[in-house]
Amino acid sequence: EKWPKGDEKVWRTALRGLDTDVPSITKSVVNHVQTSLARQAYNLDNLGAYQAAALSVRDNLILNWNDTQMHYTRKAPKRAYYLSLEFLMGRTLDNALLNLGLKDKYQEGVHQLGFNLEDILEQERDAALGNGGLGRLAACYLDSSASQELPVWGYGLRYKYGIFQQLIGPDGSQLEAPDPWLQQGDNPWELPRLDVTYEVRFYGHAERLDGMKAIWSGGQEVVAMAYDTMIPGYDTKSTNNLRLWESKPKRGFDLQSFNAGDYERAVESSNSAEAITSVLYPNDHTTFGKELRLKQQYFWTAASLADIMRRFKNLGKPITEFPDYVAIQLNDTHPTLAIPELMRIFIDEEDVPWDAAWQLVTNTFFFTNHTVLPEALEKWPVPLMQSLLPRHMQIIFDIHYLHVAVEKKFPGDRDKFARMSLIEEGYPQQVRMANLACIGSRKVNGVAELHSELVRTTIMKDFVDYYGISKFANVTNGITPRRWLDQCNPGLSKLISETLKLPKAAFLKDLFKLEGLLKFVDDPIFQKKWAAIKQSNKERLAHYVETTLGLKINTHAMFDVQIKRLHEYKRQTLNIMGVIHRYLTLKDMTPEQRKTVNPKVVFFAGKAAPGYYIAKLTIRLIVNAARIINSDPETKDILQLYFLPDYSVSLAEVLIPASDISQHISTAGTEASGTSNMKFCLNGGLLVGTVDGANIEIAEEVGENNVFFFGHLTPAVEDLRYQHMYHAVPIEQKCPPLARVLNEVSAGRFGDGSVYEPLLNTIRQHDYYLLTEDFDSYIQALQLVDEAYQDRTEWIKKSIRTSAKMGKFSSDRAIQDYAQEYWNIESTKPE
Ligand code: 73E
Repeated sequence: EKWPKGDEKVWRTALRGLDTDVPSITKSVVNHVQTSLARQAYNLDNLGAYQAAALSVRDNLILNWNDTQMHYTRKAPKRAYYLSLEFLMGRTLDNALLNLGLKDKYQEGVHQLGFNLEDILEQERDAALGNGGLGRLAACYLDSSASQELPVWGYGLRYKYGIFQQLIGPDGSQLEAPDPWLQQGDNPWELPRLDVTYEVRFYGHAERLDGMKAIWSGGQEVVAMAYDTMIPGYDTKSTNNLRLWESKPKRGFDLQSFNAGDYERAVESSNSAEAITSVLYPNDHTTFGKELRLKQQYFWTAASLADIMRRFKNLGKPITEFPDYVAIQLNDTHPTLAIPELMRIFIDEEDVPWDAAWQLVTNTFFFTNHTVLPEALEKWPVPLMQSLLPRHMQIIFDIHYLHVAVEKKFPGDRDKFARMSLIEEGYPQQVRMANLACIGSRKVNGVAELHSELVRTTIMKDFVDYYGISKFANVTNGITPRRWLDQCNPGLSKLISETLKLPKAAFLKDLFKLEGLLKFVDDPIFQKKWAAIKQSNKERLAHYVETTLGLKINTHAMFDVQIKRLHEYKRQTLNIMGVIHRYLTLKDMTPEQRKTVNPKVVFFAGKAAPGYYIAKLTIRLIVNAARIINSDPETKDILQLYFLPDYSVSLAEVLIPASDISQHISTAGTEASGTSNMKFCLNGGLLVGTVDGANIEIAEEVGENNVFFFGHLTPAVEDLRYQHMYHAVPIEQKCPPLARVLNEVSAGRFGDGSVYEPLLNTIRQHDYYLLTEDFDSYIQALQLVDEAYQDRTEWIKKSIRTSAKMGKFSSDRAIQDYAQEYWNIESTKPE
């Protein structure tokens, strides 16, 4: 080892690292107040205290991060890269404190300085660079990779604006405001890398040379600059990296135009470069074919691959060993352009022959599919691709010719060939990204058993016939128990630790250890403690609602929660129709009868895509129904309904631990996995749900008697839809209770009924998501929930059993599966 120049002894003392005793911590925080923030210590507010604490914690992260990255460089293990357009990280400070093992000390430190850690943590804005489950999954996977000391980096985009902020207007509709998450002052969790930049080309022309090579030139070039976010592992020094790209104009602005006095034109080109990473697209499960979205996808994959390639080349290995050092996971089809881009690099820049390049590429990539909904399958118009990415379009056509081999394998089956084609015929022709991702990857996986089976039997069926079944596998999603148990529910984590007589780290690193709780299911003292924690979490939620919305909640009622993106397939409409049905039933009762009813509070939260009319109408109906129901003196003590605006990771952290029951009620076969279902169960909430996604595997673990299942099964759905289409029975005959609910809404019981006609008609007419088919069994399931809740001891036992059996759903298990079965990487850590 070479020592830096100068006095070795001085260096050694200086390099000793940070002290983490409480006096050193307070000193470091105060130093940051005075120097980094340039603020006076005597008029520091919570925000200032947050910023100083964050900078102080960050110092620790940076040291660990440096050591880890240096170790990776020296040791040169095979690495995996997780390419995701979305990383829904939420807040960082609390998580960093937990993972570093410094939470108690900072608590004490800031207390000595006159602050309360909880209040400081509340100052942080969420990093909300994602829409929902897909983005949050990516965040959980980063936590698990670092915690298991796996050499994994994330790559994404540094959007200036994350998912929009949701407001509720006077008429109850969703309004959207931008989310300027970076305008809180400097973001302490990211390190701008002025020296890590790549040029990315768009448009221009591709000229074929001899053979398969080409030169791509002209067009527009923009610069990608890296921002690094440190990802600390839990109970380890290992600290991984999430690298997010920002787009910038190549030269500040076009000097020539500027000098010629054409100011407008000069800033125009700089604006168009900066536009690429300005905002996260707020749609999930729909594609719009927008040019800017395609630009985002290419900008990000090109910068990430250039970076990966530079790192690989620094190893000095022959290019043929690329897949021995690099595995790349494609999070859905969004990064599929990485496949033709890597082909372009190999062929045009590295002189690799076409067939050899294809071998390397197909040994590098792995593809995860997250949905089988047809509207979510990405397709890009050929003319758009040809203009924006002419060289990639050539390569895609070249890959397309591989399909001649498909024809040979299935001679005469022209339909099959057409279905497997990379190009969908039509005006215009379209490139099918899922097909490209499949044939360019070593393996394809779905995110829960049922979903992976649907991938094999529906969207990828022809490819299964061609490649064989072993290419198509399953990795059931998981969640990180650090954030979704210890951080969001510290009381429960503490109780578990005391009961199992284990340090928290034991079960936070091996969630199967929770099974030890099964021994205590019948212990009345433990049951009492368990119930008391649920109660205090309900009060914490009630406090939040009271302080933010000014509403008073009955914390002695059962808390029933549905929180997720608004989407017809997730059937929030089924839930609200069920609530209205309950309300009407209560109104039919005598006051005496009402006294026997189990009081219930129903919570909804979730955002609708700004252009999704029916989803927005659903929000409007929930909000307006809540106004009527909550102010009805006859029922308000036994039924309350709330729509909590602006759902976020941080709001989920308050809602989930407070839930008695949560709803996961998608039409069978439509929700690929769901991940909040796992979070609720881990926190001792029970599920009412359809036989769909990960609900099925949760029931396998906890036992079907601990889950409230209802509704038709996946194989029935297709037939039922066919019947609805061609042999429709009027809703009055098919499902009178639901018909009554719709009529009451129509008649204006919750405000002008005509507003809701388009929403009601989706049920009355095609009923594509089969509400009329599942409504009766849904109401029955909720009836069983009420009955079960009456026997509180039995309920608590179910709650304990459920939580105890969540081991499988740790994202540590999921990441180990990817590491071993897909990426072929191993744990490695400094020292
Ligand atoms: O079931 C969830 C799943 O738990 C699924 O709907 C979601 O991914 C979660 C994690 O696997 C998902 N999001 C998207 N597709 N599936 C999506 C599609 C397009 C844009 C953004 C997100």
